[in-house]
Amino acid sequence: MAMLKAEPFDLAFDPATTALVIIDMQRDFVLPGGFGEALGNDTSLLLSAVEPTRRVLEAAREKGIFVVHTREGHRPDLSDAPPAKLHRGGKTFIGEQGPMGRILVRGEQGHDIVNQLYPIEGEPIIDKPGKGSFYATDLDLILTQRGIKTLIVCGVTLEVCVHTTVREANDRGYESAVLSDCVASYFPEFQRVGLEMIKAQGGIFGWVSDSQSFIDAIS
Ligand code: TIU
Repeated sequence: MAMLKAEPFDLAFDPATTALVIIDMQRDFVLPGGFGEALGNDTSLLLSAVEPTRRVLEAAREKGIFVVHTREGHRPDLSDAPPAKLHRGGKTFIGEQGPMGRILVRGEQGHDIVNQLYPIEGEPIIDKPGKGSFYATDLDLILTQRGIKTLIVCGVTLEVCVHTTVREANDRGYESAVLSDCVASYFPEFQRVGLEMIKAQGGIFGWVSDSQSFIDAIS
């Protein structure tokens, strides 16, 4: 067993039953010209999470820890995008043409994962239509087949897809540790409060740690 320095208390984990889950590190969220910017956000705030996540990914690969990547997006015909998600205040963003292709549509440049964190062979990519990584995907099945019990979570945005995924994971019986410098929000106050929410009440739906603590724990 390894020990992860974390809040509200340290988390014992077995690297053999642990997965690194990297959520939605897609150009559409972290670079200008995609979904994040179309919604009025400053995408540069998300870039801070890329380099710490790259270091965590490198360490996890070295130690043979199972890695899973997720992408939020839709089929080109948008048949898996509910109208309630498509239309916001009379505007539509998903499926519209942007500088990186059609926004949040599978197969487009903007929908794909940034080069620094690009998946390699053996690392499943979960294409999800929603904010949660378990909803309408085979993530739970894949994790169960490998006997995974603990999730180390990185990605964007903290208060949307990371939170939804960690809450879903908690209900399914996984222990999740979110690495604070490997997640990011378009809203600095959400970054702070989003981390507080996870670890409050004795770790109500997870743990909070950081990239160096995870790297130290597996070294
Ligand atoms: N807009 C926003 O903060 N997030 C999303 O729409 N998706 C994810 O968090 N991936």
